[in-house]
Amino acid sequence: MKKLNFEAILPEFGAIVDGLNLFDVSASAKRLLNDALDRYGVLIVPDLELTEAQQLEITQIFGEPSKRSRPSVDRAEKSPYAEYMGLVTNVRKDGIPIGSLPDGEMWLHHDGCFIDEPYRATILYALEVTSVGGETRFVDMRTVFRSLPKSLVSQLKYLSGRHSFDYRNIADRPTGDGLSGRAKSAIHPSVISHPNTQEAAVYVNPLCTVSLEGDGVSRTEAENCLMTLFHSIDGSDATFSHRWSKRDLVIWDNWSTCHARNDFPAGEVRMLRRNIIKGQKLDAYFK
Ligand SMILES: O=C(O)CCC(=O)C(=O)O
Ligand SMILES: [Fe+2]
Repeated sequence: MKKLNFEAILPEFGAIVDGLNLFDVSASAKRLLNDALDRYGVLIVPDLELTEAQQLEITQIFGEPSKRSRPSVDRAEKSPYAEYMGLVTNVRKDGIPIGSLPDGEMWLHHDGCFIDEPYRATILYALEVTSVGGETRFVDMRTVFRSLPKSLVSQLKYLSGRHSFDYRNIADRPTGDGLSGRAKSAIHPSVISHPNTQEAAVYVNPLCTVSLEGDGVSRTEAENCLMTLFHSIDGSDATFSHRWSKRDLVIWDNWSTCHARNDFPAGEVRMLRRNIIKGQKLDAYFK
């Protein structure tokens, strides 16, 4: 039997998985895959033939499938798996998207930062890809933390982030005014302790973080910290872009990484099948 192998993309960030036998995931393979997700943050399995049912099954290697946070009234998918699995696609029927996050660039974000128990991981599987663009870009937020100046870290100890998302705005910062009634919001520490590894990771992002807040810190100071963090995240060297091929399966850790999407041609079809893994409350790294 082929052995599971992980080939790192950056020294400690992102890995290509080889030797995954979907039909026989032993307890030791499960442990190796979970350790690899904790270590590398992003796992890429190329060229896998996967049905919807098999995609949900794989999810259980990493945890419990989570129901989607999008309200069912806002959901176009009609598959029997639609509670758990959706399409990220620009395909439309009668002018209405048949999935979510249809078009173009999407700013850096953590999936689920706008709920109280952010998802442990997201799984995307490529059904149709564009000839150019549409790469998903990942940033290692543990490395971002380690790159911060001490003076900023000492301020972050006292700050939490407020996050919001309303499913319509994917390339702009949310403001209190611009959020629809259906927007979800949550507050988390600005630096979290990764629940499995206890590593520190910055937990703010340009798409969803509305503000940093903390006792004794003025709004201006907090806003300056947030802008410096956005700059460090966007300019981090701990980043790579995944250029999709059909049948790629990508799994990412939403606690240690954030991700964005590059623009792509509106006239080409892009279609990915997506599901998420249940998370938990995130504790502050600084107690
Ligand atoms: O379309 C993509 O590449 C990523 C979309 C996204 O942010 C997600 O599925 O969570
Ligand atoms: Fe996302």
